[in-house]
Order: sequence, then C-alpha cells, then structure tokens
Amino acid sequence: MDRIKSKDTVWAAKVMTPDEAALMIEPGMTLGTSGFTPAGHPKVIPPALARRFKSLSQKSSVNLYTGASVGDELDGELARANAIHRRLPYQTQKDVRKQINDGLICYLDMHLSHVPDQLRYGYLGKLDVAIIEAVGITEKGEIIPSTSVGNVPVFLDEAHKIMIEINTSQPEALEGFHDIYMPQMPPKRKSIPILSSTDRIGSPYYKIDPDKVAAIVYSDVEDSVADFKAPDEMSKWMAQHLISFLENEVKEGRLPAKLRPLQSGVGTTANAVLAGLQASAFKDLHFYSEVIQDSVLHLIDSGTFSFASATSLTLSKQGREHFYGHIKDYRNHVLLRPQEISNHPEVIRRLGIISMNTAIEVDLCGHVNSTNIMGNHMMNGIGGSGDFTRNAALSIFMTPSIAKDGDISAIVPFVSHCDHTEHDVHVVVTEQGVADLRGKCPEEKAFELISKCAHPDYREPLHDYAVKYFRHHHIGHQPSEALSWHARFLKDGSMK
Ligand code: 0RQ
Repeated sequence: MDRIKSKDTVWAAKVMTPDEAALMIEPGMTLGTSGFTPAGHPKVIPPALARRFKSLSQKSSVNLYTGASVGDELDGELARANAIHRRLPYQTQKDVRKQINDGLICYLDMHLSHVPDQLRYGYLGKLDVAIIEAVGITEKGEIIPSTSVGNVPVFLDEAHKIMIEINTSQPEALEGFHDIYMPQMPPKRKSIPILSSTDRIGSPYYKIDPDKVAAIVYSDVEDSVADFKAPDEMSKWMAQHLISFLENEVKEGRLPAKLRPLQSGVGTTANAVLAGLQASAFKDLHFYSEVIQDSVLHLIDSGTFSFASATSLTLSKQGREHFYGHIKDYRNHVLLRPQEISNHPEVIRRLGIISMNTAIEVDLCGHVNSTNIMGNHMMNGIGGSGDFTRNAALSIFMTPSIAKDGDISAIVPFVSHCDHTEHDVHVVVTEQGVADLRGKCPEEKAFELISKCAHPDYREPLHDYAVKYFRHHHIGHQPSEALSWHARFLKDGSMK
C-alpha cells in the first residue's frame, strides 16, 4: 500500500487480487496494455486472465493492443490459452508468432507511431480495458509510469475501464524519467515543440480519471529481457564499416562532428553496432530512438552518448542492476516518451535523425524486407523501423550478406516482401562493406549493392541477372527472373 501515496480512499478501495481483476474481462473485449520490447508490461493480470479463459467451456479470446513486443507473462500466457484473437502492432514471442503464421491470430503489423491516431480516429474499434504497469500513485493521484511508456497515454484516454498493476520490483526512483505529452486532435493539432532530444514538453505522470479505475493489483514480477547474443564476427565487421562510413561523412562535411541524433533498431545486429560505437572516437552524441538497451547505458557511461531519449528501458537483469545502482547519475541523461512522440515523423525530420535498422533482405533497387521470411513467414513486424526510415535525414539498413550458414543471400534481385521502398533507403551495410545508394539511379544502385554488399558466393548470379536485365531496361525488374530467384536459390540451399 505504501506505493499509493494519495490519501483519497478511492484508490485503496480498488485494490484486489489478479484473479478478481480478471473476472471483469469478458471474451471479445479489446485490451490496450503497457509494454514495449518487452519492458513495463502487466505481468499478473494476464496470467490470471489466461487461467480464467482456459476454465471457460467455450473458446474465449480478446483483442490485444500493446506498445510493441511484450513479455511471456502477457503474449505467451494468452497465446498458450488460445486467448488472442487480434494482435497489434508488433510482437516477438514465439507462440504468438507461430499462431500468426498458422492463421490462428489475426495480426496487424503496424507502424508503431500510427497506433494512437488510428485508435483516436476509431479505425481500431473501441478499447474496453487499459491494463498498465506503474511504479506507484502520487499524493495528487497521478500515476508514475514504469520501464516503458509505449501507447499508455492513448490507451488510458480511450479505454472504458483502467486496471493498474503496481510493480514493487520497479524502484520508485523511476519517478521523473518520463515526459508524457498528448497531441491534440486534428485540425487543432499544434506542432510538437521538441527542438532537441533533451527537451521536456509534458508531465512526468499519467493523469487519469479515478472513476475509470476498475482494479489496482500489486505485482513484484521483474521485467524479463533476454540477454543479447554476444556480437559475432559479422556484426563486428558491420559495426566497423558503419563507423568508418560515418567518420567519412563528417570528413566530407555532410555530417557535423557530433553527428545527428541516432536511432537504432533492436536485435543481435543492432546491439553489436551500438557496442562498436564505443570503440569509436565519437563523443557527446544524442540518441533519439525507441529502445534503450544495455549497450546504450555503456555508451552513456563512456561519454559516447550524452543523452538518450526513447520509449522503453529494455535492460537485461544485469543492465537493470547497473541502472538502478547508478540511477542518480542517469537522471539527466535518460528520458522516456510516448511512442507517438519518440517515433513522430515531425520530430524525426526536425532533428535530422540518422536511422539504423536491420533488414532481412535487400534487393538490387534498394527495397528492404524487414518482416516476412521468404515473403510468407512473419518474423516480428515492421515496428518503428518505418517511422524512422521514412523520415530520417540519413537512413541506414544493416544485414549480414548471408543467412542460414550461407544457404541464403540477403541481397536478392527483388525482395519477397517490401516494407521500406527504394525511395527511403539511403545506405546498406553488410559485413562485406557499405553501399551508398544516395544520388544513384536504379542501375547504379544495383551494381553498387552487388560489388559492396553481396557475399562473394552470390555476386556472380546477381551480376548475371543485373547485366541481362539492364541490357534492355533501365528501370524496374525482369519479373519472371526476379521472382523466381528465391525458388531457384533458396529452397534447398543449392544454386541450380
Ligand atoms: O533466424 O532465429 O532461426 O536464427 O531471421 O535474424 O540475424 O538473429 O537478426 O536479431 O538482428 O533480427 C530483421 C528480424 C533481424 C529484426 C530482424 C533469420 C535469421 C534468424 C533473426 P533464427 P538475426 P536480428 C526498432 C526497429 C523489424 C523491426 C525493426 C526485426 C532470424 O531486426 O524484427 O527494425 N526488424 N524495429 O537466420 C531467411 C533471410 C534472413 C533470415 C535473417 N534473408 N532469409 N532467414 N533471417 N535474414 C525496434 C522496434 O520496433 C520495437
């Protein structure tokens, strides 16, 4: 109870068990929850809901809207109870991924910054219940967010009922790290007054109508962020190429010495690239992104980054212990915003962000597939990669040049699914090198990608395709050949 500082009895009267809270959630409802890659999601009401739905005689499910990927206590528990009907906007949980690919979950793979407006405009239906994790409730009855913000502000605004999980494993010292700002509805929407990554424009708290609160539940379950794989040789080479490229941009006068704010995706490659920045001579950089991973803390510690703005603190157990152990030192260097602000096109354009995301495959025109393996198997989703790529001053994609021990080339004539078009992709980095696509026509882009980024084992067939094609055309594709590439080269790993 000590986490509820408000003397107003309205709060204490709502405290109950997770099972009691779950009784208020009916099959067919739409839930909007906290949580972002996977930090700050509710961890005790969802398992109680899974138990409740499993005990019902007929198949029972809900629509689940989140910030981005969430932990096993939410996605995993509900998926294993066959309790998710519709899911948006991003996921990385293996049971959910399987059910999406088996056609059991209806998945809306969305740009993360689009969710709040689509909800406000009524495109995504009505939200019945918002379930959010919090650190506590202040004397004034304001809610202190936990390790992520994500879509919580809009969910609290739109939901009919609110359930709050007060997580005592999240320290009260998190108070003050957040900056909650809600854009107005069009046509009265004002410009978002962020002129630097460090700017605060809102409040540290969520302000809610206490009458909407249906349940307050205590939890002590920690965020469970998996440790990233240690950077492998491929990732280390990519990091080195990327850093040399950025150094050269500075030398050529296209970037200032302190660069422009960096955005980074998540995953093995992105983590390795961030780790690689530590060895560079860059100092005092700003990070304006979605996710603060362990590597970002190390970059703050070393002075490479002086400020990190994001929507979630996605830290491993070790990273959390380090952060909480030195939380005072991070107070002026870390800020968490709603995802519609961290990923807002207006702010990304204004700050001149350098975006760095990971591709599954890249084609000779520069189109990027980030989501669908072989065009028909959903991996995670587009996440924030499109929000940043489309609006960045410099957009970079990284990928190892080969996948599955070399059976697959990540550079292909034509992507099997397109998330980011040739119009938005400026630079591609593989362990082989850097392809700079800026200012190049399709033919030039194709040969740049083959010579700088493709793996030597695949250069010849890619070159043959490009030469044959560009003999007769200068724009576009040879559809029959381009589309048969995946079947010819990838199905059994042999090059027929
Ligand atoms: O398969 O899991 O069976 O080993 O894809 O690939 O190499 O582990 O790379 O963890 O960096 O993830 C694009 C998926 C890369 C990720 C993607 C197989 C490969 C492996 C994963 P296994 P790696 P990473 C901000 C930005 C979209 C969202 C985004 C992602 C698995 O970065 O989801 O950018 N991005 N968000 O073997 C067949 C290929 C392949 C392939 C890789 N060409 N063909 N399989 N794989 N390339 C964050 C948020 O938005 C929240």
